Amino acid sequence: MMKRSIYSSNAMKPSNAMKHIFTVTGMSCGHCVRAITQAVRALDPQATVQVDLDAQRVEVESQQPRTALADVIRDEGYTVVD
Ligand SMILES: [Cu+2]
Repeated sequence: MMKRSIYSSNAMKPSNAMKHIFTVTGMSCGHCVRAITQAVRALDPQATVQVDLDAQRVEVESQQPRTALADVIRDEGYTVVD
């Protein structure tokens, strides 16, 4: 049986949204996925967030600057490696 470890949520995306890929450690379960998704959405309600737990990867499409996106992920207690 395949473990589902990729979660994504889509909102209406403005055409000038940029894709940012972060390597994030400390994520282990669906609660982490939800915490990160909600934190990013609080910053940008139109963001698209995709989390791959196995790859420790968070993909965000947003108009917000990369540093601001990394900050809200760190504020949830995760480590943004790059
Ligand atoms: Cu978790």
